[in-house]
Amino acid sequence: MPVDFERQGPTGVITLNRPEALNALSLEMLDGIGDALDAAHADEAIRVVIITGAGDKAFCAGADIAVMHTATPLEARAFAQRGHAILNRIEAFAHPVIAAVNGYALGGGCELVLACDIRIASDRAKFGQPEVKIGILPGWGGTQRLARVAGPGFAKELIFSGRICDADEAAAHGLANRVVPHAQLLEDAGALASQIAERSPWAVTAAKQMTNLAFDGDQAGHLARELDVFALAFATEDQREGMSAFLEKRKPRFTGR
Ligand code: CO8
Repeated sequence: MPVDFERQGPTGVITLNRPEALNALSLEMLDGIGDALDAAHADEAIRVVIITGAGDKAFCAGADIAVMHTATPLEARAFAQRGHAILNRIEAFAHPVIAAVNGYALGGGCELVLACDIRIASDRAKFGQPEVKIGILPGWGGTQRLARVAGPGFAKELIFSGRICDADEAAAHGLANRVVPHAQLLEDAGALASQIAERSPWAVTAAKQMTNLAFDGDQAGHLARELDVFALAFATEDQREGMSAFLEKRKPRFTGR
């Protein structure tokens, strides 16, 4: 299978598994990510998802150039739309999605990373939007998400030049939350996932939905909505349990209700 999925405790781990092509995304792989998200959604024990790449070299070297090179504009649009749908789904996914970036994250691979909520980079990770080198531009959301995550100046530099940057430079611009030794990448991502999984699932999902709105412009409207969602938290069992556990000096037992 070009995309593997397994549950490790409360974490669903999606592994792009086509290392011979640096995990470049074919249509089959996009479908595989969609199937893995379906499986993660259906499993009530899963509270967090990690996406990583198989092999030592690449997280994902982008969309499959062999698939695209003879495409007509309509075919290219359809392929781009398939990618948009998957990346939008990751962004809107109820549970947090962590990218564990183990190597090259280029083009569509960098765009996949950008759709995740949290990005942890191995010290071997490399990021870039090299599309202009092959006569196209980012087509899976990179023109928008890279500018939002890393700021327009750095985004334009990477997109216009096609330059590849290392993990430290990516982290300095917010494109990676932090850089960890390669051998510790999955352990570090797993530890963060476990920490998130201990929190109230209701509160984490609501917090993700609200934080995603921060990039939407209408701050007054979203602050008003935050008031509503905050108040709604007080209708949940998780709020009662979390606060009772704090006052009783014990660990909370959250149910997501
Ligand atoms: N697509 C298909 N195959 C790939 C890709 C790719 N994106 N990247 C690497 N491969 C394949 C190579 O062809 C090679 O295959 P083979 O062994 O059969 O020759 C194998 O992976 C190993 O690659 P290299 O030999 O090139 O490895 P190097 O270590 O020499 O170089 C690089 C590594 C620098 C990562 C290099 O492989 C590279 O530049 N890859 C292309 C990166 C790129 O341009 N990515 C952007 C693609 S465009 C895109 O993602 C747009 C997204 C929006 C799409 C919208 C749909 C229309």
